[in-house]
Amino acid sequence: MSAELLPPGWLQRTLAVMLWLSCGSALRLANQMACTARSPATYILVFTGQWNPTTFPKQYPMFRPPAQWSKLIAVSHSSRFHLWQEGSLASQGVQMFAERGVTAALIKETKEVKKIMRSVHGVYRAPGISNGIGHTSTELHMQPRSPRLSLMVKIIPSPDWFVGVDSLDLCDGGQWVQEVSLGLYPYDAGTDSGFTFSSPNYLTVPQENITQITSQNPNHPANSFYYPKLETLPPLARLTLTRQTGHSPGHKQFSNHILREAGSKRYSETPLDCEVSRWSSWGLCLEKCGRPGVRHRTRYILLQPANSGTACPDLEEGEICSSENCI
Ligand SMILES: [Ca+2]
Repeated sequence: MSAELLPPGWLQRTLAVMLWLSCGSALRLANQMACTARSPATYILVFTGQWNPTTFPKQYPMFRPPAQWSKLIAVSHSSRFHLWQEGSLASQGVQMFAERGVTAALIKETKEVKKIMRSVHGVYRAPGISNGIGHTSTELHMQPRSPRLSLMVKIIPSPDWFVGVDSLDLCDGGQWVQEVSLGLYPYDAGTDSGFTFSSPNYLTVPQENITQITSQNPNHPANSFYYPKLETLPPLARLTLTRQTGHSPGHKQFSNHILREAGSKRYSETPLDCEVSRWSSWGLCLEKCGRPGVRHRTRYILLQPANSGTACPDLEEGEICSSENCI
């Protein structure tokens, strides 16, 4: 149909209908996002560390200090607050927590937001875990106006690495979610440039955004989580949230405590290839006059293979040579 055949004013009417439709969609979206649950909800939060040397064999910290988890900090809040956010700069409190596991500044700045805005409802803590594998738990009280949950746990030892969630919405329209189970992956706070678990402090200047650490990012063999053969890293920890109703069985068995993994669980094996240094320079040519000589060079193992990874190559090789100064 050509424009000449359309009735007068068709363009205005079409635009008006489109505007009405888009406003209606925006309203429906806003309603979907608002939590209209009529009552608060109580959840048991269980954090399970799964950081073990079979799944994460590269540079796994065995001592001084061994692999472990800091205290857990969780905040319930509305959509107007972020404890931390991928792609944004870490606050000073997040920096101190990610680098040193110190909770005071992070709790202080969160409570200051709570005082002046209604965007934060509760701040919760759970004890640290003195092992890469283990549980810690706490109870959360969620309000319909603050249905989102953010949390952080520092990876110890590490430069500025942590696991956590940002703004997990526990309310779906008018209903509280009954159960959530999420794998947790490492993030870099962007404040310390260390590359390995036990790197010395090395301030990042200027500060960088918070980024997720993956099996291939940072793309450098020295990085402790660099596993180029893996498409994705296995989860380093798991978060489980279970809504409690009035007569939930086993409610009282949860509190802030640590349970060590019994050791019976089997973890996935991540193959780790051998890594060797560059070759040394060639040694002297050992030659008898009139006969060809031999010279050698060596290299050494940087990383022992594990879990059926590629074996180490020869560490020494020789070649025929000749020199003017024969013996
Ligand atoms: Ca960093």
